[in-house]
Amino acid sequence: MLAIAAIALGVAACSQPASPPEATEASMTEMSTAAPPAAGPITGVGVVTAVDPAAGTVSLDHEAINAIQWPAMSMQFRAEDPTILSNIAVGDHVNFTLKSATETSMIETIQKR
Ligand SMILES: [Cu+2]
Repeated sequence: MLAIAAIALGVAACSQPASPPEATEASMTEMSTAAPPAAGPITGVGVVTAVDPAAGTVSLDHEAINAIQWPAMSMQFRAEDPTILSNIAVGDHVNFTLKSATETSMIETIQKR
């Protein structure tokens, strides 16, 4: 029985799809709800790895953000106002501000350093 259970678990693990963007956001939401609400703007530092002003999205390789207990990671954000993305390009080192501790995938400001 144990062997069968182990095989079943193995199959279940192997059948997990490669983590889609939704899964990343879900786990990051869990991280942010586990943290105490951060006061004031949540600022981060990172490097632009992709930017799509038309879609309003920007991907960043960002450093750890202690206010919401995030480790350094690569992820995609949405810009609340897509026009803020017109002044940045891939490879830029940027400072950015997240909308809030509960809307951590939304960027309010982003500037080249
Ligand atoms: Cu992140």
